[in-house]
Amino acid sequence: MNPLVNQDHTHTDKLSVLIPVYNEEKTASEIITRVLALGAVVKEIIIVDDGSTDRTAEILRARVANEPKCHFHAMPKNGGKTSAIRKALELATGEIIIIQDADLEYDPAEIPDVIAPILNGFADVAFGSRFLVRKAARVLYFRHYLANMLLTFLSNLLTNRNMTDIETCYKSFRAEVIKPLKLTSKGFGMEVEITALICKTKARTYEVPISYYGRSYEEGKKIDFMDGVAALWYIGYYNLVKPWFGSARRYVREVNVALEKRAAVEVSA
Ligand SMILES: Nc1nc2c(ncn2[C@@H]2O[C@H](COP(=O)(O)OP(=O)(O)OP(=O)(O)O)[C@@H](O)[C@H]2O)c(=O)[nH]1
Ligand SMILES: [Mg+2]
Repeated sequence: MNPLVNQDHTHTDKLSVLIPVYNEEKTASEIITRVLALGAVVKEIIIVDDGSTDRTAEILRARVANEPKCHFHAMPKNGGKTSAIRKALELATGEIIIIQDADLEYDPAEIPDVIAPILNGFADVAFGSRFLVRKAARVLYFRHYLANMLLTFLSNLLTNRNMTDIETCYKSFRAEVIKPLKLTSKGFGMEVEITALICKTKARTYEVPISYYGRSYEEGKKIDFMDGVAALWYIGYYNLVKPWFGSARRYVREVNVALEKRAAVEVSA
């Protein structure tokens, strides 16, 4: 079986899709429509509005009103993508969890491909990579590409994993790998924090090529130079310092025990 191809369409009610949203009034409604179009595999969509100051919250409330799979949570004030994901993880109940940005840079139609290695039993974690051989990618900022390469390179040096895109939005996991992780970073720190701590566990990690419909600053791109600087700091902290903390050790132990249990059940089945 090819782990990268979603050959089995019989999976139902497996997936929690977490959508952090901050000032995305142009795309917020469309992203929900596209995720719902994935059909039966989606158990729930957890939308966390991160204190938007435009019409995002109002639009989303109306959009999800008659959608039983959609759960909308509004944060009291803007706290950054990490805090929105922290909340969404608390609320998520699916067996598999994936993060979906709300800005249409990543197409939900590719979610089945991203989670296929998990659904097919090969992986416990699967990232969508914008830098593996891919289908479509908008040609945009070269310096952003270099920054992404540098961050991934430094992270790989410390994790000793050969990843190609740690800053990708498409990160998917078995629930037992991600639910016990209590995120402590800020801003976009979760991208580095999740990667670093997961690499300490025995979780089998795959990457899947994805398309990337990047946006320009004129179209609403928000990430900036300081987010890159913060990521550098987080790479050092979450790989070299945090793993010594009791909380990180407990996390790693808990995940490994859960994965060993799963493996034992699968062998005996
Ligand atoms: N920028 C930003 N995004 C947030 C925040 N809280 C939640 N988000 C959401 O997190 C997701 C990722 O944010 P983006 O600004 O798209 O980050 P990115 O894709 O790395 O960068 P660009 O799209 O290139 O700006 C989007 O769905 C945002 O709406 C926040 O405080 N700031
Ligand atoms: Mg984006």
